[in-house]
Amino acid sequence: MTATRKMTTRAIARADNENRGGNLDHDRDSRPRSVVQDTSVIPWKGTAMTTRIATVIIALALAATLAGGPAMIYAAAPEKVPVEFKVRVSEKGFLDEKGTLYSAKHVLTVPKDAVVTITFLLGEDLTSLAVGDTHQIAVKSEDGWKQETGSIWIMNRESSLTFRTSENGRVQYRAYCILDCIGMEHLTNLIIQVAAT
Ligand SMILES: [Cu+2]
Repeated sequence: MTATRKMTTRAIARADNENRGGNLDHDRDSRPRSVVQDTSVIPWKGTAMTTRIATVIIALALAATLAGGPAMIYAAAPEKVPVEFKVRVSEKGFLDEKGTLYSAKHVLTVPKDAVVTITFLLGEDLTSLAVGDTHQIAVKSEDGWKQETGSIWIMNRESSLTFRTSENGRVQYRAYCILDCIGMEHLTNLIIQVAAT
């Protein structure tokens, strides 16, 4: 019994040693792996560095843009800077950006001899039946010059026209909707007046 116990104890001890050895071997095996893992940390560090460098580059680009912004405005001739006007189109008529109706007394004034862009936007209230309408705006001058926007509707809410004012001595333009729409009687006469100076 004692011998068996001793043997058993030895067997357990051997097994323990083997286990330890196994563990040690396993540790040795895993050491190179952990070294590999350590080297894999370097690319990670590299990624962090790249991110940091990218952040610095973005910051520098932003600073350059901010610094270059006003300089670019000074560089361009004032008359060549395109000027954009936004006109809302609704069943009530043409409205300015503040929502005020354009009329014979409230005209859209554009600068003389300038490239202007007039953007017509769908200005219907979402609760109005007219929100399902499609508009298409023509801008015409006294001498027959004319430009038309694309369709303006819920799936394409704006369309722009760009032209140079005062060409051929033009001083006034009129805009109107060329489609049958709710409120078309209010979309017949947006006066676009070229400023005297
Ligand atoms: Cu219309």
